[in-house]
Amino acid sequence: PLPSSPHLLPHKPDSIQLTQEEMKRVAAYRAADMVGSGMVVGLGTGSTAAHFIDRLAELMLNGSLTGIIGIPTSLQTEKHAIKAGIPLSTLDSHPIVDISIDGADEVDPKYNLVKGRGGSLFREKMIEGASRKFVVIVDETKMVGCLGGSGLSVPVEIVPFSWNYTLLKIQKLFENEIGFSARLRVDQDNKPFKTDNENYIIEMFFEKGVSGDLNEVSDKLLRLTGVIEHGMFLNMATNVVMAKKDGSLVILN
Ligand code: ABF
Repeated sequence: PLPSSPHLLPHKPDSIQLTQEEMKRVAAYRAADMVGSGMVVGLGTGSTAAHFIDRLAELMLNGSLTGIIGIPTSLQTEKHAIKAGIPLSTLDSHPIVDISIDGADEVDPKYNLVKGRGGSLFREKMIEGASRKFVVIVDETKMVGCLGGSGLSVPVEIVPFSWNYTLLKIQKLFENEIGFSARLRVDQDNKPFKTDNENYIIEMFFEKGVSGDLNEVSDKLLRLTGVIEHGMFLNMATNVVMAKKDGSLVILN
């Protein structure tokens, strides 16, 4: 097991490589150092963000941080934070968030992100968009040359009403994109996956990554009636804390 501050580990011999889980933990612990007492903190979702929540709770418990208020980005995170003893609030009560810390599925060279493969993109985008500072915590496997380029999906949250019609509209939008496909996300029982907001998710696949001007792609998607939000987080991250296999950390501003 790692000591409580793994980013303070002395130099590891070259032969020792961190696992992905250890890298996530190293990034999360480093990001926790960016939180100050009295801050309103957006709490991310996913396995990397879970390490951050644990560390935040630990720092609160040992008295290093006081007066923290968390704003959870999902029901899953809300449960975790309550269990960890972090006082929670909402964007309605705290519309300005000092710092949000969350994982990502992909980070491109301009720190644009794909998020939401965990299905929480809408709440994440609202809370992280309301944050003065948005710190993304990732391991090096999340760095990509181009969004969608890892062959994994770019999610889009849509209303359930006439979802197949919305899917067709999305397919039409990208009909000239070679290797594009889209489908409804389903759960283990083959039923439509439901987000925390009771909406559906369309998964878009771009064989060669999302091409063209990402802001234009974003605008086009958001103009479709039925589309609520998509998982491309453009120009939102203020910092990226990336942990590497050799145990080192890169902090990108
Ligand atoms: C959430 O968790 C999502 O936006 C993103 O999809 C995911 C990253 O998960 P993990 O940290 O488990 O790799 O923040």
